[in-house]
Amino acid sequence: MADHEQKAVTADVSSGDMIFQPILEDGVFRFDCPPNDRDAAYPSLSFVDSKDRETPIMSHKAPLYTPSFECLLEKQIVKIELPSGTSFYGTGEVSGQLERTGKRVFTWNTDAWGYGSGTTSLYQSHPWVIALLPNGEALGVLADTTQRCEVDLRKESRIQFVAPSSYPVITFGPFPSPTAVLIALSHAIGSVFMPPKWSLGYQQCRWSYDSDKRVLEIARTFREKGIPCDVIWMDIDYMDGFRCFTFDKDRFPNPKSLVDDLHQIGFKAIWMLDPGIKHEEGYFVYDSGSKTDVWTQKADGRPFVGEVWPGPCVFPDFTQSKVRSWWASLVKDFTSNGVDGIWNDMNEPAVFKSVTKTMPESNIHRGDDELGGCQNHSYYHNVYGMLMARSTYEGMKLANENKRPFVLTRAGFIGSQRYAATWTGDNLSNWEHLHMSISMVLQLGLSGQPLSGPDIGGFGGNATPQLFGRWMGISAMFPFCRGHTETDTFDHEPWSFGEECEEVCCLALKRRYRLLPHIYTLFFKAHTIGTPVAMPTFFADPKDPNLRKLENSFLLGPILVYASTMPGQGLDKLDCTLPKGIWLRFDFDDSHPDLPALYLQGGSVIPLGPPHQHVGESKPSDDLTLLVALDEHGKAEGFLFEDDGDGYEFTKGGYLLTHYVAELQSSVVTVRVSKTEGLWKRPKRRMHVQLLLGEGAMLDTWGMDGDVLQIMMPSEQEVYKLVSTSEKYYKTCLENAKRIPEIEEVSGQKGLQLSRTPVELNNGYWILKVVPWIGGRIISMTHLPSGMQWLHSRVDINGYEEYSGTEYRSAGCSEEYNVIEHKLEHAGEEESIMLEGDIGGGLALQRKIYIPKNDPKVFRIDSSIVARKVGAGSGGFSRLVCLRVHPTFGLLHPTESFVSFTSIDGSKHEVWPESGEQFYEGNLLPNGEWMLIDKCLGLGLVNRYNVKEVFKCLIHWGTGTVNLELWSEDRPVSNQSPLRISHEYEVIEIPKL
Ligand code: MIG
Repeated sequence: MADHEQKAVTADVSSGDMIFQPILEDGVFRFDCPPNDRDAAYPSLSFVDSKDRETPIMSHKAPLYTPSFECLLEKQIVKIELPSGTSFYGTGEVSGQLERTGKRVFTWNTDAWGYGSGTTSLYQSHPWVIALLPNGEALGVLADTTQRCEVDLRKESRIQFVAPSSYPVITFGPFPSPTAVLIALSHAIGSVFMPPKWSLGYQQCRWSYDSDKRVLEIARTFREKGIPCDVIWMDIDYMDGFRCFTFDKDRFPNPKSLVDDLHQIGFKAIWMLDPGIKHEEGYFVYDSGSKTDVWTQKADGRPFVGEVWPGPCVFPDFTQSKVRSWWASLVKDFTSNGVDGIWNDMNEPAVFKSVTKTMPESNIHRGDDELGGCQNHSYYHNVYGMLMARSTYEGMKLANENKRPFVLTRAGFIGSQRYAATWTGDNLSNWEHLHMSISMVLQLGLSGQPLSGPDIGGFGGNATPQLFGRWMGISAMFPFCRGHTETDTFDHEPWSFGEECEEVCCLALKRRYRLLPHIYTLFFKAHTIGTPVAMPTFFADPKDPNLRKLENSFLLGPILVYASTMPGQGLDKLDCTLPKGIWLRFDFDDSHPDLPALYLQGGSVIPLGPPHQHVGESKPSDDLTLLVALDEHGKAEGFLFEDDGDGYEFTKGGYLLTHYVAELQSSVVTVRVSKTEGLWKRPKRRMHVQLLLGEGAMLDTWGMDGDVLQIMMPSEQEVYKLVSTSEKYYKTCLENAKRIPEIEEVSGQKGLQLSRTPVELNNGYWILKVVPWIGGRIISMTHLPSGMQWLHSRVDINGYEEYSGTEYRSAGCSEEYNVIEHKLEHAGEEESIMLEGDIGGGLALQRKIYIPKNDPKVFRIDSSIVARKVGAGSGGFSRLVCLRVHPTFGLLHPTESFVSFTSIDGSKHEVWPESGEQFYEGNLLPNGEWMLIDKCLGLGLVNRYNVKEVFKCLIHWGTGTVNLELWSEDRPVSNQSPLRISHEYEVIEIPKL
């Protein structure tokens, strides 16, 4: 073996450089802490074959960057220092900015309804970072642990991982490009499963189309309106009382015949299966599972029972092959109802009515030896969803090995792309989430999962017409393209937002269908080679530092998609930053201010199909279009992959892969087939070549596919004329397009107002978002130095609320507040906002939120209930009121969080989540200060107040949340005697012990 073995020092080593071993292929290294940790590490669940991680290869290369480690209190801390100017990406499904420097995330799969830009744990775990070095080379780093892992990118050019000892770190590269890193990663963790072609079409979902009649009505409307669509989804309400593998007898009496009807009109049907199985004797799934002994156990060895949709539930232990086979055979039988695909939801696993939102970490999984054997839940938590998806995939394959399974999973782990597609979970219908959805899809792609997309239109709340249309325009260019919305929202189909929006949706989806041959070819490559499908713009020029933070554009292969995610800002008002080189704009005669602009990179040829209504309509003999953009040498090339669109004939040669090339020689562009692969014969079909000249101008020619086609290049002057005519035409189209009307401001419909933009206070320490128009609430509190979002909510519930009475949600909580004053920070001033809401009976709730200039670490809230027009008849006194401050903080580590304070009488208290709800008053009232502590983070959120104003404190632990409430006394107010509470928040560090 190589000389690095000498580095292994003495046994009590607890810090130093990690030792390496080359694995897999040149440039890939495994690092461990010396000396024994290499043998002590658990098997890999991310690798396709754990043995690849254990088996050293012969290689003369030595790593360029060696991580250092430190072992402290059973935690292994790993650091990698990189040259300054390095940009970070990856970390999987994480919200917020594309470039990750400044971020800290924790891998812990969490049901994160309505997450925000700073939420640190979402539904999936990818302890994986891509470092893009200043010279454009890239290094991939994987902390190969299933356990909770802190990925800390807060310090410039430094990656730090912290997770329980001990785990190996795998580095890939530096390789010449980020694509090369992704290809190498796919050799370790596998590539994406080959999706059936129909699954790349548009998909329509909602929670829930809750009867077979409604499902058919929706599907038929797509056909009547000529809006392309391939799939319709059945959310939980199709089941009989949320029992998996059953159908509601009244609303879905005959699923098979429903699916037959759907298939008739070219629709596929996807059905949901959750992991929570109703704990109910006589229910066949429960009975057979109990007989086979499949349930995840509590520490005492009895089945764990937790509450989910059906009520009390048990959870299959997918870590055992016996259990996966049991589940797979249920899936197989279920599939005989005409199931085309399966949707695995809630598989973090989500558990209701528990502060951790999941099962206890002390639960027991009797896992297979290859996965790590019998372990408690904390070891398997992050892979539970992936193993469920795997078993569902295997069940679909069992049902018909000649069909490609299609599974969509919410929870996942690095490697889950082998079994399932994914979506970005429960987002919100607002512009911020539209914007974030681009980066989230790209980061999943940079983390091994190319097949993802957001809920188009946003899940929580109601979209507005413009938001919906814009979202569809962008998402039509995403790998996975599905519209979805929560229960109790308005209709969110493409036709639900007026005719202008419908028109934009229709154009967007027609574009997608014309591009499907290209998208399908990208997936064939992703599956066979491991190349990405949707990529950040910097992939076009990894050396260019100006591209590294672009969040409004992305690449779909060689197509650059450029979009606006700002309300009111259409394409017409957007300045596109293009990478260096040749980028030629094109459209399908469909340019619209609410749709993204499309550019093709010089040097590329992409295939286009006819604008079908659904994938099943396409035939090999369809006309083929090639879109061509020459590079500076007058050359271009590209591929088209064709096969049955389903099944596995393609693995036995049953396909046609064509390599097209175009070349300019003495004023003639020749387009021809340069190479083919596969056993399929070239279909007899017409071929249309469109040579792009820029600004949408193009030269056309027609011929037969397989023949050599030629286009005469006109004179430079003529080209110039064509281009400028086309540019003018484009501008007129944008000007004359029927814009989607913006009706964000419609009053009386609270739903519509969800997409309005909150007011932001930001002083570099705190970012607060305030929603004046619904209760003047604070919907997010982000503390920048710790990277923590202490509070985050949607605009109409939770967050920081105040009431005028003791009862929950009394007046004050959701009225429209007026902004009386809003000061932005400048020259020595503080940032502040002053709000006032009418709470009836002549009273107003007034709130000033501010960040003092001289003490930027704290922010203060002065609230009062004031008498405005209290009638003389009442002697100038109002009704009885109580100012109740009700903030709902999110708990990142619910089992390691508690509230700490000293009471007025000097007694010290630590209040933990088990205590449910607790009041403190009189001598037990916290003495002007109490604190929410996260032991794991080593941080405390201090809340200080004036004891003279506060009469009661209330702690209420919820599901993943805690309320720390302040109550004033209960009394009438007059002009002279308002009720007041002034308090402040500050984050402090506490020793991590
Ligand atoms: O607790 O099945 O993210 O897409 O519509 C909510 C109902 C359960 C969460 C999923 C969402 C789905 C919803 N589910």
